[in-house]
Amino acid sequence: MKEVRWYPGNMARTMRRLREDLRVIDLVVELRDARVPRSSHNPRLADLIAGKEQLVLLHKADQAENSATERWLAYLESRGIPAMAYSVHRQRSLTSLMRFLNGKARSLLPYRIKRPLRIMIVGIPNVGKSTLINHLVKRGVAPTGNRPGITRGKQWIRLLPGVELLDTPGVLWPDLSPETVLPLGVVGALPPEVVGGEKLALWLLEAFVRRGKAGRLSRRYPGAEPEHQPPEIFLEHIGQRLGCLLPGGKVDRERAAALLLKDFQGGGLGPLTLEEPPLPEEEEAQGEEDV
Ligand SMILES: Nc1nc2c(ncn2[C@@H]2O[C@H](COP(=O)(O)OP(=O)(O)OP(=O)(O)O)[C@@H](O)[C@H]2O)c(=O)[nH]1
Ligand SMILES: [Mg+2]
Repeated sequence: MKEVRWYPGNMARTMRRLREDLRVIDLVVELRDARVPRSSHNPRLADLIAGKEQLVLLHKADQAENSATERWLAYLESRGIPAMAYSVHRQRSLTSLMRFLNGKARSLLPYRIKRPLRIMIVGIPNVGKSTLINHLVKRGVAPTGNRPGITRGKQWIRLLPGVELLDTPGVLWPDLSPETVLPLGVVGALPPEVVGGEKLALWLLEAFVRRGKAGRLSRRYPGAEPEHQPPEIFLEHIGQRLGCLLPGGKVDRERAAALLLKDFQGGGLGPLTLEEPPLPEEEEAQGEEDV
């Protein structure tokens, strides 16, 4: 597969604006999708925020496998990157993050500095930045939605008297690698038409089998065994079950694919992590590549 070009002009503009805003920021909270912590890390943002205080949140942790999230947290901590799992559906996420932010407000701003701690929330499109902010402030202050590109401009939001948050639009980078495009498409960070819904669906079906979770698919779409047949055939089966038929009775695979992706993104197929942290020997082979 070729490199995919998905870098609308507004993302280039956002990157320039982020660079300016960073001058007044004390702490950068980078949201990654807990199902794809590698692909959801924007290397351009990493360059931009190098040298700033940082926290990585493995967000939507309710949709990832807890054991894999633990492995990712251990991996990030081993690289000296402070990290936490987060889900707006878990009360304990909120408690731990508020404790962390309160601690940072005290340690980063000596009492003589009379201004709020300024936190920037960054991440790829649709990772849940605005939802996280609404969760923190317990109000619907930032618009959200399951589609990339909801947040347009930047928005400052007061969290506590001493803490302010900056919501930012999701940004990708111009040279998305082929290994990154499929995971990003499957979690909804890219509009499905960039890669093609059917291609995404087939990759997702293979991922369920690879991760030993094919049983979930056969329970959700009974009557076929995804581990014993090519993903194309299982997708046809899903189409039959869901009544996605074209005139003449052929299965509409694009529609079946769209419904499968929606089911996955909506949590109907249960938690699934699509990427594991690199093993030590892989890291050595990659050199000091940033993760
Ligand atoms: N399961 C689950 N879904 C979440 C969580 N946080 C956010 N979402 C969903 O993710 C989708 C995207 O949320 P947004 O907050 O709009 O994402 P964003 O990062 O602000 O997106 P852009 O502004 O487009 O860059 C919405 O459908 C949210 O309901 C979470 O912790 N768990
Ligand atoms: Mg947003």
